[in-house]
Amino acid sequence: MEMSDKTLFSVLTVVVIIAGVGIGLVISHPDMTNYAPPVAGENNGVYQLTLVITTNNYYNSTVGDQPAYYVLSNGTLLSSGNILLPANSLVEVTIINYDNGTATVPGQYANVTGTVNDEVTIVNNTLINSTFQNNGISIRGAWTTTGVTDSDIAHTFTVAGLNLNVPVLPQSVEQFSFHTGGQNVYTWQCEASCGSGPTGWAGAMSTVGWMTGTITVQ
Ligand SMILES: [Cu+2]
Repeated sequence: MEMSDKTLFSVLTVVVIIAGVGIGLVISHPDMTNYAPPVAGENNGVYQLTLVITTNNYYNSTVGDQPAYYVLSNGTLLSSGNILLPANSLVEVTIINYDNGTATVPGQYANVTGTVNDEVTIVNNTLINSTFQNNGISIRGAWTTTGVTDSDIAHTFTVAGLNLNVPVLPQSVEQFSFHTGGQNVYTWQCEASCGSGPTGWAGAMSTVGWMTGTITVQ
């Protein structure tokens, strides 16, 4: 073998090794675009789901910004378009809502249904519990309730198939638990008309990953 052939062989060998390492990395990380599927039985059968609602999400040039739900996973906001939950588990949900506005909602959605004890615990509701218009903010603290005033709702987290409904107050942190049951696919929907258009049901309200999506119980 001449010197130039040896050099070419060496270069090809290095290329093959590098490509092999690259392919190995891809195969060992087959699904880096989604969060890890939940495992039932972790944490004594309790699964933690944290949802975050933000308002300054660019929708398009006509509508502008719209509110959206996200799944908070390992410190990262991920799409709420398909929320994965473990079957036959108790899910402890925390909703962190940064939206300070209210939206029109049919009165029935002011009631909490489908959660443990039909209750939600609400923390830091700066609009309802504050006196900021007069003397500065005075937060009352956490309170547990089975319903709220329908004129003070920013969004809801509603899963009709599970009879689950939780009204979300402006600028609040809310916590509740519910049981997932067996494997199934449900639709979740915000029922407070927080989207665009004449009825508020366009834009975010009718777009998967914004104010609606699926829940896959697996
Ligand atoms: Cu909403």
